Amino acid sequence: MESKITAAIIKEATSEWLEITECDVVIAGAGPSGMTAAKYLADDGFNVVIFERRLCFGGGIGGGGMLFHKVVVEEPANEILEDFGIRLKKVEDLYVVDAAEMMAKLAAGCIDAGAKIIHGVSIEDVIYRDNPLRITGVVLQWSAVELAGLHVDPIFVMSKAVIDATGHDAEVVAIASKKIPELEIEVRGEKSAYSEIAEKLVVEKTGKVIDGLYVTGMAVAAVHRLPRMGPIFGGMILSGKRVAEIVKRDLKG
Ligand code: 48F
Repeated sequence: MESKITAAIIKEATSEWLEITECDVVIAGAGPSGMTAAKYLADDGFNVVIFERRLCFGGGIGGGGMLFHKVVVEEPANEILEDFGIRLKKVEDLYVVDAAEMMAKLAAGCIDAGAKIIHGVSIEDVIYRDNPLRITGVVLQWSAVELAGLHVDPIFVMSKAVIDATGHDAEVVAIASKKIPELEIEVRGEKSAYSEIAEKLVVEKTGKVIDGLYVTGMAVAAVHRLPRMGPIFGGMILSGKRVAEIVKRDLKG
C-alpha cells in the first residue's frame, strides 16, 4: 500500500511537471492579483501555472487588515469578486469581504478555469534571450531548499509570458533588473500610504515591463514607485484582470 501511495503521487505529479516545462503563462505568486490574472487567462484557454513560495494561497489577504478577518474593496472590483462567487457586504461606499472566503474562492476560481497552482516553489531567476532582448521563462527552486540554504541546482520552465505577482518586493522584476543590466529597469520600491490615488495608479501602470515580463498587484507599486494603500484590495483584483487582458492581447498578436 505504502509504495502505491508514493508511486501515485510521483507518477501524477511528474507527468504534470512534464507538461508545465513549456507553458503559455507563468505567474509568480498566488496572491489576489496573481490568482485573478490566472482565472481570466485560463478562461480564454491559455495554459497557466502559478508558482507560490508558501504552502498556501492568498498572499496578503489572510492577514486582512491588522489581522482582522475582513478586507475591503471598492467599485468596480466588486463585480470581479462576484464573478468568483464571493459574497460582499456594502458598507457606505465600500464592500467588505471575508478574508478566508476571498482566498478560497479566488483559488477555486482559477483552478476551475484550468490554471494550476503549485505550492512550495520559488521563482529565483528568469531565463532571457537577446536580439531582441526578452524574458522567455523562469528558474525554479523548492522553497524548502531555499530556506535550508542548500546548494541544489534549479529547474527551468519556458513560457511565452511571465507575470510578476509577488507583491511588495516585485521579486521577479528585481532579479531581472539586477542580473540583466541591459534591461535598464530599476525597482525603486513603493512610496508611503496614499490610498485614494494608490489604487488607481496601480491599475493604470499594470502591464508589460519588457517583452515577455509583466507586472501586476503591489509589485506594480514597487516597480513604478507608487504609494501603498493598506488593506483595500480592489486595486489588486482590477490589476490582475488588466494584466490578463494585456497578456492575452500580446499573445494573440
Ligand atoms: O503579497 P501578495 O498578496 O501580492 P499582491 O497580489 O497583493 C498585495 C496585497 O496582498 C496587500 C496589499 C493590498 O492592499 O498591499 O499586500 O500584489 O502575494 C504575493 C505572493 O507571492 C509569493 C508570496 O508568498 C505571496 O503569496 N511570492 C513572493 N515572492 C515569490 C513568491 C517568488 N519569488 N516565487 C514564488 N512566490
